[in-house]
Amino acid sequence: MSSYKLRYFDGRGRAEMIRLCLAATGANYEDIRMNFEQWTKFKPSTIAGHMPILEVDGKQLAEADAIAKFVGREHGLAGEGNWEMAQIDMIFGICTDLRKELFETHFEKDEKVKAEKIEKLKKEVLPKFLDIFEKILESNGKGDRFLVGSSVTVADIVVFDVLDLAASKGLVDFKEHPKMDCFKKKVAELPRIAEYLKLRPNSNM
Ligand SMILES: N[C@@H](CCC(=O)N[C@@H](CS)C(=O)NCC(=O)O)C(=O)O
Repeated sequence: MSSYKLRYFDGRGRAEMIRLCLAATGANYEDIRMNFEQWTKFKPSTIAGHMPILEVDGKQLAEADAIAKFVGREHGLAGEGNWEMAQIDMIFGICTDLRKELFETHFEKDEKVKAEKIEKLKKEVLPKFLDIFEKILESNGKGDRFLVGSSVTVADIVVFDVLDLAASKGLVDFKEHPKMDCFKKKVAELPRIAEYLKLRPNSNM
């Protein structure tokens, strides 16, 4: 089995979905959490000047989505056939759009604008994305347990991660979306994910 080192800051950010994917595979990896000083020294030696970076047998892979999908393909969590893989790509794209809104709100400096953005997230943005995820879940003809195909894939994990982040900030009301509530719990209860969630460091972003 390959040796993995994941490098990122000490937070969830763009890396948490990769940590969750790695946890779901049961693969061993080194979770290297760099402070800014360490990152500044390391940055010139990276491919694209940003993290997360996965080192696979000493070779670097950048771009969070590419890393998560690579891990999925290596360990049988990447769907079967072109259609399922395209569905996974679609779901990653949707999650990127939602994550962007969450990050922009989190890092907003103007308190008044931030409060407005939080309200918009709660009332418009999250409900819209929950509708989208629910539609995908319902349209999966192979059962309503997972988003793509008949078993868990990295798409379930990336959706879990972004919803988990939003929920941890009190931005999601699952009352109108019980299916997504149930979906989130199912992913959280997958044994390896549950084990990881029990032990992971606290972080609000
Ligand atoms: N498109 C990249 C974006 C990565 C990115 O923006 N990383 C930020 C942290 S979330 C970073 O490394 N910032 C430090 C820097 O640019 O020096 C991805 O999805 O992986």
